[in-house]
Amino acid sequence: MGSKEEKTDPTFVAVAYGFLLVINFFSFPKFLVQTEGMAYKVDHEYDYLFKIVLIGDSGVGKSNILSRFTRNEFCLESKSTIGVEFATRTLQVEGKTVKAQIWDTAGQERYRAITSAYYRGAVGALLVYDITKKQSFDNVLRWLRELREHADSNIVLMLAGNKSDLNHLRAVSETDAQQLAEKEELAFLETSALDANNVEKAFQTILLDIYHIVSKKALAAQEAAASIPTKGTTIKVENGVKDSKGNCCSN
Ligand SMILES: Nc1nc2c(ncn2[C@@H]2O[C@H](COP(=O)(O)OP(=O)(O)O)[C@@H](O)[C@H]2O)c(=O)[nH]1
Ligand SMILES: [Mg+2]
Repeated sequence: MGSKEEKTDPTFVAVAYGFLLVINFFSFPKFLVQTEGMAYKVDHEYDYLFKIVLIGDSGVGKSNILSRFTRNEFCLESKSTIGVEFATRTLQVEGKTVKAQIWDTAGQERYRAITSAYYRGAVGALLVYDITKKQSFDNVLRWLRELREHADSNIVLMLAGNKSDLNHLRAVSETDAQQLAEKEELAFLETSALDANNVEKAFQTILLDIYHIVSKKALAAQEAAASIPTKGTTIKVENGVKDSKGNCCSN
């Protein structure tokens, strides 16, 4: 008797199966559209992704430059121990959608312990010093050495003298910084994460330079590809020496 009760009613199975089919019929196409929609978005979210690293002494304002650029936020307290790995912002550069992925240190610059992984794949760098701290400017050369050792040789570099709002406490003149930038072939700007002066411009300049390099490289690659013989091109090979049996190249 008990086993008879456990047997599932075939009508119930048929109805449930039919019900599932109806649900699938309505939900499956929607699911497809959603998936395709997401894939479309992922594929076409941006044309380029550029990794940019922030470097410079501790306390110069790197984390605040990042939060100003990506979230339009500034924090007066120093929170050097709480570091995000990177933050992103998507913007337009010459009609292309560029996603800037900006990497920040988590305070390890204090111990001169930035690993080469931090620089890996970076196509741009913003080297920051504090205009009120001479020491941070003197260390620019040390940071440049580190960059040249670890980063790609084509990396786009910009020097930023941050805290331009503290002009009354200035310890580094704009002329000195300009001269150093010219000597080391760097772009240069004074910035302020506090009042947002030149923060946008600094990143725009770096991204534009990177974009120019990348698009020039893409054009060169296209031209090189165009000069390679295409499918169906006949390449004439001179006849080899044939022996008496007509075999080619025998000894
Ligand atoms: N006046 C002023 N203070 C700033 C500026 N940028 C950062 N700071 C302050 O400098 C301190 C260190 O900033 P932080 O972004 O943590 O520097 P980081 O160690 O290089 O990441 C914080 O107290 C910030 O509020 C700026 O442009 N102007
Ligand atoms: Mg920081």
